[in-house]
Amino acid sequence: MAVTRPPAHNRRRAATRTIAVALAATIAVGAAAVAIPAAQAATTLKDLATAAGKDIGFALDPNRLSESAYKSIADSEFNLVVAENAMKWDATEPSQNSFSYGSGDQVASYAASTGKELYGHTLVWHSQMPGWTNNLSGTALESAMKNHVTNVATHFKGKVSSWDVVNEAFGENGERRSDSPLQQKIGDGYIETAFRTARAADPNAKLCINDYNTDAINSKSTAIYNLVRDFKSRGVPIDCVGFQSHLITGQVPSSMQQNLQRFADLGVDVRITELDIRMTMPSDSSKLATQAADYKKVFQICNAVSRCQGVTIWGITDKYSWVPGVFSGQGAALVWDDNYNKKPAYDAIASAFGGITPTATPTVTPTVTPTPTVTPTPTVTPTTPTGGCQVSYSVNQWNTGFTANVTVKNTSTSAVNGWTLTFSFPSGQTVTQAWSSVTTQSGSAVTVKNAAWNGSIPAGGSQQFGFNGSHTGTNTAPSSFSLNGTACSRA
Ligand code: G2I
Repeated sequence: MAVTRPPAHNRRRAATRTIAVALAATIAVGAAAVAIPAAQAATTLKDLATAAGKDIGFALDPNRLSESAYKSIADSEFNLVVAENAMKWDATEPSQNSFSYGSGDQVASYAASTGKELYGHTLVWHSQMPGWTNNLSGTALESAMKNHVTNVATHFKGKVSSWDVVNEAFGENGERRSDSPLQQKIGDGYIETAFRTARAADPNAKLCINDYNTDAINSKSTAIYNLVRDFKSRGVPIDCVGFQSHLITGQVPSSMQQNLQRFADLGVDVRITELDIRMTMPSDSSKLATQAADYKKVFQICNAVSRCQGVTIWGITDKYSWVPGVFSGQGAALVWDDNYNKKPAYDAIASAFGGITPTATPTVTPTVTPTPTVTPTPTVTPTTPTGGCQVSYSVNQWNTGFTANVTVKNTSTSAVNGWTLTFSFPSGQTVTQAWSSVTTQSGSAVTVKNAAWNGSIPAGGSQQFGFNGSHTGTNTAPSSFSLNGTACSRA
């Protein structure tokens, strides 16, 4: 059965549009009658990521859904799901040409019943290959691989938005992985064959290559970069690159954003596919704080790269993470602890999207009662802070590009409901892409309005937004900022 859905990223953008339309409608009604919600409440990571047009995913073990705490977090915090093991080769084809989709179907039904995007992991991987593949010759293994890809991609057609077609094909030195039977027996061409076979089976799924230790610019990521460039130049189907990001606390690579961006510049989507950030056990508050800052950095990086579709976290609770079983003495790599308590990483991730906003939205009561002769104007007049505002503006820059992160603090004694920040670029900079805001530029003048969900800044509170820009070699920071027409001090 083929279910036709728009591509995931279009659906996500549609969700953002719905919020905007709903807000406008509320305002139009509000002008004629009662109260105006000042900002869309965002009470979960899912709300925040969805409003920002990004995926936030988790790796699901469907056997855990019977645990209520697991299910409740899974249901509410994520808009994307991937099977941790259920769609791998050994799970889906335990004996040759005999397919077993029970567990994979459970993941697919869970995605459908909870309205989450379903990400496919993984069609071809040297690990977790079923035992029956061991004795096949090169030609027989190639036929078996094609048959596997065709059957699995066809089975999940219309349900899976993207596939990790080939997983972990490269070694750390940038050579093809030497311990892969696929590489050894079929040779270099197996990756191309797998991608062409997947495209034929499900022409609408996005086809990705996925790997670990590729988060930085290094030999391994450069090898994949060269493969993508080669595939693009020869018309071999490839749409996306996954960066697993099994990271170590305190070690988010400094070149990660540039690395993702260089892939995006080849014309493919990018995605963080298996994020976890491990530490040496036992955990303590200082390690957890570093881990939280690391989670925030990774989400900020994805927010800063427009082709980054989102971030998937490799599980929910530390209790079931794969990490301690593989890295002895390491663990606590996820966002919820063994008892399903939120760790500091949770709020840190939220803050990468501007932070959780309260459920009880502040309301503005119109002072004008419309009469039949007055047409209500669907606008909200921003409240001007009586005290003032403070802006912190920081950039990361390279050659002719930069990323700016901006925090606007309301230093007045009353809440701001609906904000516009204006400033002027002194050296010809141009905004190329913004997030957590609606940013426009006219000449050197930049106008940043709040997004639908972050319009409210309580007294003493702050909101964050950011943008990517280009510069000509000089990137002088703006000298002044105004919030709703009032000049702000600089942090
Ligand atoms: O190793 C971490 C990830 C690296 N990238 C690819 C991912 O697919 C991989 O996931 C892990 C799962 O998190 C583990 O849960 O892949 C492992 C297999 O290489 C999974 O572990 C396996 C155990 O080794 C098996 O003993 C077990 O039967 O999980 C199986 C199912 O529970």
